Amino acid sequence: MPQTADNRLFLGGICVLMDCGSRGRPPFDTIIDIIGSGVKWVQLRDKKTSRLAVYKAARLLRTLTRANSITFIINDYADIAAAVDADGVHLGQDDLPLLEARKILGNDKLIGISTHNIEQAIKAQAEGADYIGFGPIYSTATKKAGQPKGPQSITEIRSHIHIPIAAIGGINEGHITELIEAGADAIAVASAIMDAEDVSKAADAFVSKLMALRGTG
Ligand code: 3NM
Repeated sequence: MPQTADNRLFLGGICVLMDCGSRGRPPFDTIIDIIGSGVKWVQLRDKKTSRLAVYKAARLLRTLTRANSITFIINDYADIAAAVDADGVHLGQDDLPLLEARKILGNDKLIGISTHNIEQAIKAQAEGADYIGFGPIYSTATKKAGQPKGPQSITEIRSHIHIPIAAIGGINEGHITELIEAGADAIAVASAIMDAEDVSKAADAFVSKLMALRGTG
């Protein structure tokens, strides 16, 4: 997908990771509760169930997100993203290579790549990623993702990367300002919203904070 100002905006808000690993309440309930908060981007991340179960969840989420103008990305599975007409796929360093996923999804879908150092970020950009995730920025229990890199790492990455950057890993509402100031376009978050006592209040707080900083959630 060409990198236009619109595309930057499209990928530039709060990305809620619907992480399906050991959450207190059903992740679907959380997504339903946060619709209306202004969250514009949801990623389905389910590493525990069968591909059939992921496909079924993805089908429902596609309907829900489309009806609410929310970008819908599926973690790991380019085939399922294609099957349910999701907006794209998010791939880790050990997943299908980007160029192969592009063959499945074509140029009109988004492909995001998880990156953890500058070399990976530059490679993802050179291969035509639409955005990168970069992290972990802070310490997180959601994924074994290595040592926290701190918000200053976003500034370094920003100086090499022109596609949208989603900061990820241990992010809570109090981190948003420093991450945006460091050059992040998007804030990807799982536990601070999915595990919150009041998930819709938590999502509202994230979106409002971003709105206050730059006029869009
Ligand atoms: N990827 P939480 S960190 C899924 O560094 C994921 O690539 C990371 O969840 C990376 O907001 C991470 O609960 C976990 O920390 C994000």
